[in-house]
Amino acid sequence: MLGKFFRKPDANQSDRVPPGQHLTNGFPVLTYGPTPEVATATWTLRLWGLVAQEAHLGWDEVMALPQSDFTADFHCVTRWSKLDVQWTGVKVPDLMKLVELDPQAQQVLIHCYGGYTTNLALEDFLREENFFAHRLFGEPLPADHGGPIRLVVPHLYAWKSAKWINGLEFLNQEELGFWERNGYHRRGEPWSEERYTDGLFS
Ligand SMILES: Nc1nc2c(c(=O)[nH]1)N[C@H]1C(S)=C(S)[C@@H](COP(=O)(O)O)O[C@H]1N2
Ligand SMILES: [Mo]
Repeated sequence: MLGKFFRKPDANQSDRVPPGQHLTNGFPVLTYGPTPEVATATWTLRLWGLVAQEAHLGWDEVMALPQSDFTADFHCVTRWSKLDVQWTGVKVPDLMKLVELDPQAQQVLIHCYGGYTTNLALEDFLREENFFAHRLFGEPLPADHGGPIRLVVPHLYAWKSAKWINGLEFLNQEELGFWERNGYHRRGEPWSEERYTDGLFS
């Protein structure tokens, strides 16, 4: 019994649905804790740690960067996937042109309003298909989906796609984020079902 919100993938879509996932038509909201209210006028993104110079980006600076449309599949570790989500935003490599990374940097810890964190290896973060999204299906990104702006990392489980981002901390060694400290896998690649840390949940 999958219920009315979930369905088995169609044949032509099944090669896009990772093992153990079901498709959903809706777009569930998955948030630990309350939804922070963040106005674009006060929103800032702080980039610090292993960078040549710490930077604080405001809304207008990020909106002045090249804007792109993205269509990406979204896979939550709680086993729902949504295909062809349409976003608008700024490519991670484009925003990262604004800072010079220290060659020692190997990891990034993403910080959010409300205190959520998640960690990524730089090679997973700096990919061409990753982006900071501020529109969803042609509308301003709703607060419950991470508005005014969130990270989207399509090739990993969606807990890496941090909502309400406000900081990128560059590190030379791995520091685990919120769910990663609480038993989720350090990387979270859906095709190899990197769901939970062995022994805790699996
Ligand atoms: N700041 C923050 N980002 C977050 C979360 C959260 O609780 N707080 N949940 C994560 C999880 S587990 C998932 S599946 C996706 C869900 O995004 P959605 O609520 O837009 O569907 O956001 C991720 N980003
Ligand atoms: Mo999730």
